[in-house]
Amino acid sequence: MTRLSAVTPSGHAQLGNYLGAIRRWACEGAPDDLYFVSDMHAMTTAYNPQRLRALSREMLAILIGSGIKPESVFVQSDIAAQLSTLSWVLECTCTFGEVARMIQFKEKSAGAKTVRLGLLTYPVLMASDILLPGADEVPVGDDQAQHVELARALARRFNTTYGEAFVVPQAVTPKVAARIRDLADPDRKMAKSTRNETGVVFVLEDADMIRRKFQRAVTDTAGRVEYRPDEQPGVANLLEILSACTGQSPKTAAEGIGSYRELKETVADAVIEELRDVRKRTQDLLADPAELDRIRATGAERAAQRGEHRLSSVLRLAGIA
Ligand code: AQP
Repeated sequence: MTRLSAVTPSGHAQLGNYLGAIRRWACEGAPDDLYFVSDMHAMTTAYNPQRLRALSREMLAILIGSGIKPESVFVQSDIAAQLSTLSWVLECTCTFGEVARMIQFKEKSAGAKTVRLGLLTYPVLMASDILLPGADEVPVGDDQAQHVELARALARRFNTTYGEAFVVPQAVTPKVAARIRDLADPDRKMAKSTRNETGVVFVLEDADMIRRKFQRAVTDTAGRVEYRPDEQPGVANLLEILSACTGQSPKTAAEGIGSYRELKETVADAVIEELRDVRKRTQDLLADPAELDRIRATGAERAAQRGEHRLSSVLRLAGIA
């Protein structure tokens, strides 16, 4: 069984990416699973090419530094030729109406002066990511479930129209994934591309900066360290982060903490401890470009091999090879 997940290098990896996804991939990953840096997905809105290249490399190092097996990891653009070829076949299997009704497309294009065509067609590229290696399961949040549904529809349609080529994937909802919120604005989720970085903790940030960000975290005036997400979202977020680091429930994590100051210090300590080895291993890898290049090339080769046979069958069935 193959599970497939990705992280987009749209910014530096943040604590939510790590606790909600990357750490889980490292702990629960099976040998056939695939985890990739979706750098081609970061091109659907304005971006800087040099920055994207650097962020992709950093993200790859973070995935491996977090403990994911190097052989399960690759960078999407390293198999761009295969993916783009398959995407064209799938675009010709998909209808305009199907992509135009994607909620993410509607949200991201609303009010924009210009909209890149890639923003519209990116769910088809995502379908290629999933269908090329024959992923059986794709763990996704609600915001991506519609895209996996499209991949399923395209797989079924191709299989019945041209011949059996694709595994029809399942979307799976990850078990109680931590949803980490912005420390400065607990009403929104922590995100790597948030402009105001005071509420975003980055995986590679140094301990002093992490501590400072927690010290400034927004709480409330209730003055009680209790887990009440609706009434005290800022405090609840801190308790959820603490809980994700210690393995206790947020309620239990609150016990014995007398003040917001103490809570912030305790969470900062736990996060710094949680990220210490990840940071060290990632920085070691970034300091050894030859080793990172070697790992990247091996991952790319494996990913390309996984898709080779399927892509040949698809092209043959579609009448173009
Ligand atoms: N705040 C979060 N809490 C828990 N999980 C999170 N993830 C993202 N933010 C949080 C999970 O991280 C994985 C990779 O995310 P992604 O790069 O594919 O896309 P994203 O969800 O759009 O990530 P960001 O950080 O919010 O990026 P931007 O700012 O570019 O939109 C996913 O499994 C995601 O659920």
